[in-house]
Amino acid sequence: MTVTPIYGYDGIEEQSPLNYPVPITYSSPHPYVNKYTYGQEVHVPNGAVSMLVHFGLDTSTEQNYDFVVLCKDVSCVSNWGSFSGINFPGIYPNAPLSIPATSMYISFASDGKNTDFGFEIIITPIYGTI
Ligand SMILES: [Ca+2]
Repeated sequence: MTVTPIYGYDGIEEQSPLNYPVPITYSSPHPYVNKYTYGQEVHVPNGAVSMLVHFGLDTSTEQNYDFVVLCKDVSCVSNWGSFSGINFPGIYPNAPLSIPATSMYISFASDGKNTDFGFEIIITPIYGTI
């Protein structure tokens, strides 16, 4: 699976002086287009030990065709979850997703027809011990 990194960065990524958990956000275009590919590496600030992930309430992709995959690394050989439709972590009735890692790779790809609003992902770094 090849994913081309595109202009996915539209959020903030910084560490506050007090290790306050400043959320990191990324979004697809709204709406996304057909045959769109997106890739974004995520690294939480030093001192964080895990990530809490939820998606913006407007998030919507074509069910079973246009997937957001939370890959463990850029190879995307394994992942923390694969999502489409409105079935995303943090959108009712789904709980936010706790990921016991300090980095991951967000992959999104649309097929050749039918698009939707797209996604916004909010990643909250968690500080402390696992
Ligand atoms: Ca589609």
